Amino acid sequence: MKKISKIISHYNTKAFSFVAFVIVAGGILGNHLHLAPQEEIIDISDMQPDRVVVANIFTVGYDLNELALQPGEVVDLVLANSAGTNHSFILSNPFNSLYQYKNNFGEIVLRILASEDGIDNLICTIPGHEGLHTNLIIAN
Ligand SMILES: [Cu+2]
Repeated sequence: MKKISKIISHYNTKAFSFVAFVIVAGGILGNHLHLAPQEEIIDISDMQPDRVVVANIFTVGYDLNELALQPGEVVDLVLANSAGTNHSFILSNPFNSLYQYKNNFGEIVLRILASEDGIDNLICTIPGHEGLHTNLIIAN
């Protein structure tokens, strides 16, 4: 009987440690998952773009439905004719990075670091700007 209770308490300790680990790890992971997608994991504001792409912006959207990127590539997407308008872009995948700034002409430039393979969505969060949506195809 003593032996059995020893075994049970041994396994309970293991089970307890495992549960404690799951709670702690889940807490850490959970906090990371709660980060808003636009929050940058890597600061890309000082990075030099590998490529510059120009999209022509108009009232309800722009002429860029798809953009292919290499994993690890940094692209500056210039929104031509965007001077004087406000936009607030985000990426759906929090593992890719986005930095929005204005160039010398007051046009919005979206610097994108494509870190993770797959399809990501670049969207403007301002109501009525749903047309400003690009599928990023990140692959070699
Ligand atoms: Cu917008």
